Amino acid sequence: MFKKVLIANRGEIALRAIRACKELGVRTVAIYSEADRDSLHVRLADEAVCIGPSEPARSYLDIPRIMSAVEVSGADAVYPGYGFLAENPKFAEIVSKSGVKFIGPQPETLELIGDKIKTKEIAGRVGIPLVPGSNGSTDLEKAIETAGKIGYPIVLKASAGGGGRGIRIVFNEKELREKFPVAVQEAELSFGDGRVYVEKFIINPKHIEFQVLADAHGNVSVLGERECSIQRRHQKLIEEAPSLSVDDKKRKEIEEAVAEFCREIGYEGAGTVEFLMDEDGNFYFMEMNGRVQVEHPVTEMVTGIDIVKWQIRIASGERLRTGKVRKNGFAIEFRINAEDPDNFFPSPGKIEELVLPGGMGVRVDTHIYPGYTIPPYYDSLIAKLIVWGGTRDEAIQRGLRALDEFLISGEGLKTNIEFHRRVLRTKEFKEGKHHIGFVEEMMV
Ligand code: MV4
Repeated sequence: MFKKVLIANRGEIALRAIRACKELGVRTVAIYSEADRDSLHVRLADEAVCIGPSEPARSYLDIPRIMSAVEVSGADAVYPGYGFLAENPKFAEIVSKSGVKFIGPQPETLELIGDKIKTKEIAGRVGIPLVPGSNGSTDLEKAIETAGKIGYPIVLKASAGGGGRGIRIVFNEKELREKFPVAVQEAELSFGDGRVYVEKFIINPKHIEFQVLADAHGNVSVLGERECSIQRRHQKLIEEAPSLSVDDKKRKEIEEAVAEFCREIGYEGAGTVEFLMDEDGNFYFMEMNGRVQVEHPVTEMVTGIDIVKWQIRIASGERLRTGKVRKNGFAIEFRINAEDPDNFFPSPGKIEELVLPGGMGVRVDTHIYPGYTIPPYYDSLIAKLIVWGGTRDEAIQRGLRALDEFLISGEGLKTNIEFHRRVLRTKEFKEGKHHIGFVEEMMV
């Protein structure tokens, strides 16, 4: 096991990692920007190093500054969390080349899964269901031909895109002729990779993703799915496990294909394989994320498996021994954001009163405390409320109860707590009939 882990992140995920390290008997090093001087991760880590000014580009995204902190602290591993440099192959490579373990997939694996065209091709080869489309990179003429076969609407996707970046819907050939060159140019400009591919547009899908753990010895464990259809502009707001829309037969089928995919690419660490599910229950592979996800606690709540501890154990060379994954009950996560409920704009400010919910089946992962000032430089996530119930109905009732207990106020501070209550009371959510367009359709 490692002696000292440097946590290359901030906020709630930095705390999450410090907790896992403490329970494993590993020392922790926090890094922080000037805006995060009073952050909890700085206080709870064994050591802390200020790495630069508040702007992410000059602190949490600045590889040389982070490597200096690795060197002065003598850390033997780096935990990247999510966001910032978590899936940056260059960062993973620089950390490794300096003789320090990067807690995550190999740099080559991060490079591969960043290439959506290559990844989709491999996924298809091992039997993961794909959206019909161009089967690889396409030019305009081939795109028109593909669209003629599969029918409009189609989507244009940048091979180097992902997470909602670099995607365009196209309804007819005229529009395709107009949009195709723009998509290529934009991909070239944003990612330095102008390759674009075509897919049939799936109407009103659900977003369903499978959690994976894979060790360096070829063992793969799939921990089931999460449904993340309550989102807005590619920002997830509510996630849950298991999904009401996945039956045991389908789950087994997808889990086996996902495990085969991970073995095929020699995946190591925690990862997530994303799918869309159409209105007939068909699954279509989207992409793989090579990091811990914000919503990992819902899987932890139903499996009892500590995903972050396993990331660290896997990186230190341990073998997976999760046995048969036993699941119990239902978990729902609510992302509490400091944002204006009317326009979803960030709403930074000082927290004056704070009472966190508690009681049976309630977990809160947060870095905030009374007197804390939410800095304006980073994302607006201030807490994750996760509830567990023996049934989905119990989880929903507990969610409503816990949201009522979540008391937070401060000068000018606004949150989306009321938004979550509204979603829980809708017929669509209660029946599990919501899809990725639900928030935009419901919230008008
Ligand atoms: C799609 C799609 C419909 N059809 N692909 C957006 C993010 C990226 N991970 C995949 N995305 C989509 N791909 C086909 N063929 C609709 C989306 C999509 C979406 C997917 C998941 C969650 C939210 C979304 C919001 C808008 C569009």
